Amino acid sequence: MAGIIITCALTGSIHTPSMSPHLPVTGEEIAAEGLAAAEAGAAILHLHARDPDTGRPSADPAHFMGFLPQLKAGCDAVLNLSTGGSAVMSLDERLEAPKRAAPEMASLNMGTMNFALYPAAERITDWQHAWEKPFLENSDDLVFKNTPRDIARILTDLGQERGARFEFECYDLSHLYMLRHFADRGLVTPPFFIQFVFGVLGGMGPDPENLTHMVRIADKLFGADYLFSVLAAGRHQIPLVTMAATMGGHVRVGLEDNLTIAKGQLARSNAEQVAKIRRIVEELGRSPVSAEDARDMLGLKGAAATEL
Ligand code: KMH
Ligand code: ZN
Repeated sequence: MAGIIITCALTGSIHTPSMSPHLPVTGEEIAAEGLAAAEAGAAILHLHARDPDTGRPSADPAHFMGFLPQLKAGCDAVLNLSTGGSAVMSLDERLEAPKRAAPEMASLNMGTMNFALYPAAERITDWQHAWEKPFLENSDDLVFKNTPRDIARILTDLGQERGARFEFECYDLSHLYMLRHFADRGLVTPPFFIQFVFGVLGGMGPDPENLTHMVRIADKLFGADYLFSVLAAGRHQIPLVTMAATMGGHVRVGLEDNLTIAKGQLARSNAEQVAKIRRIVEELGRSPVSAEDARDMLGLKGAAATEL
């Protein structure tokens, strides 16, 4: 089997500061976490920004600039900017920083869906910030909007005009057919890096059968033209990504998707999760690839061609 790409998603927009003191929030924290994750073996860093004062997910390019230059200067990992941002942001907001940065890689969510975070609110008793509880609770009426028009705009603005390639986030079988549709329209070209997303309430659940079926359908739709990676929310993270590694796929870990390192034990850092999955995949006979090898495998334009 070919080498394995480890992606680390450092902070995201799902978890809130009250859930873990280790969730990076400030530019300095996100930069330090990213450098350590790259050192531990992550070839790709999946990046969101937060407001450093409140820890709230932020689309402000100034907040991205609090860590992007440090990451670019301090490691050679592929810097992959989220275009999903947070489901409460408009598409204009979500695209502001990626359009300025012209990254090598950006995430692209392949369908409109529910994105329900409210069950997590019941587990928290001590809230650090006033925004957290309503942010989570109001997700019972939240639509994460990624219409075909939105997807086409991201592909045009970032892909065609700025040379970015994509982490296609597929939370459901239907999202694979949407990707096929855009390939048929000529707006995306192989190799496709497809991130199968498990365990978000609103997307597919973390059942192993779902992964085998996603691969079966992706094989039909894309043949040899795709690579798949897996992320899974919470305690399903390591079991599902290990299954992906066994099947020849790639893996994503990080505090964006899961705050723990073992049952009931918070991860102290993103690097701790990278080191753990690295040990597991090496035991399985897979070799983590360097960032340069990941660039070759995914057809990326290179860090020098970004505006970071
Ligand atoms: N947090 C993941 C479940 C994005 O940034 O575009 C989804 C995600 C979306 O990473
Ligand atoms: Zn993300």
